[in-house]
Amino acid sequence: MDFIKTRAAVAWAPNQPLSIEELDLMPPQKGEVLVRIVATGVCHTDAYTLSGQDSEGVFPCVLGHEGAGIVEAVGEGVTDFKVGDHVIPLYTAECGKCKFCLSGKTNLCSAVRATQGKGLMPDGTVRFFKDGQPIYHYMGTSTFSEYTVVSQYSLAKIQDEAPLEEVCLLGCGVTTGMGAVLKTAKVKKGDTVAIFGLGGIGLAAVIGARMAGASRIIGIDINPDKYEKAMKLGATECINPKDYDKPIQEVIIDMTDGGVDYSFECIGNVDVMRSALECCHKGWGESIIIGVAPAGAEIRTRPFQLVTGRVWRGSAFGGVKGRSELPGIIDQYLKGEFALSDFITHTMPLEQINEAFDLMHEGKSIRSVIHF
Ligand code: NAD
Ligand code: AHE
Ligand code: ZN
Repeated sequence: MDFIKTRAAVAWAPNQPLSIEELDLMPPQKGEVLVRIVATGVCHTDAYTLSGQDSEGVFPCVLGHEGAGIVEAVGEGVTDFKVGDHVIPLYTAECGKCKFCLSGKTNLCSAVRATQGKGLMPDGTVRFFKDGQPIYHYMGTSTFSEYTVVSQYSLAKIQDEAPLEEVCLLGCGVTTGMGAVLKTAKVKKGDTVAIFGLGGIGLAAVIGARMAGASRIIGIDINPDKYEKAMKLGATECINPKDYDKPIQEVIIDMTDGGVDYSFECIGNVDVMRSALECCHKGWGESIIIGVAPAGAEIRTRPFQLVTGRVWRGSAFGGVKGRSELPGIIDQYLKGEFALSDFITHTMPLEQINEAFDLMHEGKSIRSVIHF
């Protein structure tokens, strides 16, 4: 197989609009798969890396990590995928045989993570080129391209009947928020929950909390435009920190007779992470960090907060093992246990992808889905 041409949105440098280019894509090598991307969401993490705040950001690169597509070709030794399979690229790989995969304790996998963080394929090279110049990969997925090459461990085979234009959101945002509630925190019926940030991740956490049967789901956002959808999806109340003259954790402690059972930070703001921890109930409350903070940022609280029983944890991709568990989540979606259409506020062709970033920064979108 020869190099193929692919239309891609290239991030040449931080803080510059993406540029639509025709790139040369090397065929899949040993253990790799060529995927035709049908649709991809735009997640805040793409904007974060484009902003230059990601310590793993390498440029020029093809961003994008929330896609869905169809296998176009497989490299040597690939037996789990065949041409025509419907797939979701995974930024949290699952090789099934590394120490992490075998631990039974985490969804993190070490198979491709080191090279992934450097924008490289597992063999330490790239597949994208522009006029012979290498263009880096992103999160092992690079879904802002008509075609992409990924490791076989960074790909989940999914049901043919699942609409790719919607289930692309299970490649990151919706799986992350729902999974953080259901798999990482394991929220139970009757628990009280506070969700900081009502974007794609926070709204998915709202859905997860509703599915778990939480008794109170308190949404917190500084943009009141986000409340209507949060209430529709299951929030029992929404509050704006700007409406109070005391810290929001004190407000929530007052509202909940001492604090919530679980809180989720879905923003990436270390000050809010502190509020999210401190609004948890003494003795047992757990706060889950989902948001991604800029390089160099650090979290702070009084150790007394932990001594007195609060727990601080984090969650990547909702604690979900993509290859083995995404099909089950898609089954739930196909049965109507949750909807994805609520998240899709905008759709657009690749050529308009910069508008998706603008809409996100203006607080006007939940998810923009790019169609190829
Ligand atoms: P988003 O931009 O759609 O939503 C963020 C929301 O936070 C917005 O509604 C915004 O109004 C609100 N917000 C901003 N500052 C606030 C503040 N000080 N107080 C209250 N609300 C505030 O982003 P998203 O796509 O939902 O992503 C959210 C975060 O999750 C990002 O940091 C992203 O990088 C991260 N993320 C992490 C994972 C993971 O696996 N851990 C996966 C996906 C995304
Ligand atoms: N590159 C960043 C870390 C970014 C980060 O934490 N990413 C999340 C997924 S965000 C998806 O929208 C994650 O899964 N982290 C675990 C991992 O292995 O990357 C940095 O700070 O260097
Ligand atoms: Zn994401």
